[in-house]
Amino acid sequence: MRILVFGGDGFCGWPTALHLSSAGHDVTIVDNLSRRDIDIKLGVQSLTPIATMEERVAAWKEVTGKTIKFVLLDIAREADRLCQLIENSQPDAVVHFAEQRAAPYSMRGSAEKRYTVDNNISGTHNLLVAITHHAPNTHLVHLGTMGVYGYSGAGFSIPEGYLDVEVRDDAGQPQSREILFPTKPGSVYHMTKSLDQLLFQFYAQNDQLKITDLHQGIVWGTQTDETNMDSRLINRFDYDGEYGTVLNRFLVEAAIGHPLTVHGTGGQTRAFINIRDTVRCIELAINAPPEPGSKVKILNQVAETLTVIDLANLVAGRTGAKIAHVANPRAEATENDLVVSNATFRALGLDPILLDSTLLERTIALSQKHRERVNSAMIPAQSAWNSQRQQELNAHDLAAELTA
Ligand code: NAD
Ligand code: USQ
Repeated sequence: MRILVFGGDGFCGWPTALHLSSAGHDVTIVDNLSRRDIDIKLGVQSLTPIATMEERVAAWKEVTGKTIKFVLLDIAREADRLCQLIENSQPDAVVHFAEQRAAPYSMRGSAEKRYTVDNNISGTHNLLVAITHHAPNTHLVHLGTMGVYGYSGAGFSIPEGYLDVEVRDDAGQPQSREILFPTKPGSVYHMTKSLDQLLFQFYAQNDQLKITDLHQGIVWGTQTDETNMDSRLINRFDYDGEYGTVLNRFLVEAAIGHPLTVHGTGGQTRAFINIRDTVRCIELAINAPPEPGSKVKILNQVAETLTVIDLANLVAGRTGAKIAHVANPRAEATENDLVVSNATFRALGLDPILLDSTLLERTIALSQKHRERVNSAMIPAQSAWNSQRQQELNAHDLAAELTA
């Protein structure tokens, strides 16, 4: 298949592009390299030394003989070029990772809130318009998030995207409807993914586009079989307070002897998936497109759910790291239950990697190998969700909490 990977320079996009190329697909990466620019602005770098995009694709060619093309393009701001690209390449599938994906960065201040909404909503809409007008048979596979659902268990497993409801009509008779699961985003970033869902619903219905939306949990780990093939293919690994996700942060914190930064009690339950399963799931989703004219296919891309404190105890148990309960900069439930259905991926053949695997050890070893690249001043999470959380953060002596 001819596949365009939008956001293919990023943490999920790069290993996915390699995996799809390795499977024999004709892959083109499209990226504006904004994630690298944000690192420069924040004064932080990936834990792992990532090569430039030119070096990456040259190394892939050298190691495997396979070609991955690269197009430098901003999908939010260069809509005409995007239309031309879609028209000229007539892809069988596009994978859409190209959004600002960090919740803390999206809550950092007014500029970051506006940037996240402008970038994510314009980018997604421009892509839908380009496909509609220039290659309407293309299958769009988008990376959504578990966070569109909110994280409350409500006593039942979170279904895959839709909820069956029954309402009484004006005559008092029961009427059944299938609706999008009501969204409850917990950050500006998560809100953009909720808005993306409505864009998808409209274009699937109005233009019969084939759309799959993958509601993914928090990704952990970093390397895949393909990124392991050469040091120039290494994947990015974020650990800082803005972009680092919780388990990867704990693994880096443990590697440098920093206490594990549990927000509040750590009773927050979240869904997790290993990066190796991310790339497998995307391949499975590409191979199982919805029929034209059917509703958006929504799949939950998760392996398991755990609480933050369970994760911290797991990492502390393996490494001897200390646990610090720090003030929570986020406005989120202190504790929640979360049960998620991942029935479709299981039916498609996914046997998910769970946390107690040897991959956890390998990620710890990778963190230790690159520990000299860590700037520990960038570890504390500092983007407060609202003024009350900001006051609570200000009232805490974070350094003292971390060394207590
Ligand atoms: P990332 O920031 O590492 O990668 C995103 C890539 O998109 C970057 O290379 C960036 O330069 C590019 N990009 C952003 N805006 C663009 C634009 N306007 N034009 C062109 N390129 C643009 O993020 P990631 O962790 O790889 O996440 C990829 C997708 O998966 C995101 O949409 C994210 O919401 C979703 N997701 C990620 C996780 C996770 O834990 N990392 C979990 C669930 C869902
Ligand atoms: N947390 C800590 N300590 C830390 C960092 C985080 O306790 O040092 C807590 C947070 O308060 C939160 C939980 O861990 O309760 C998860 O935070 P996270 O930063 O790992 O994940 P999140 O902000 O939800 O975002 C990440 C990705 C995002 C993706 C989402 C999937 O950045 O792109 O959409 O995971 S999900 O969480 O399932 O919505």
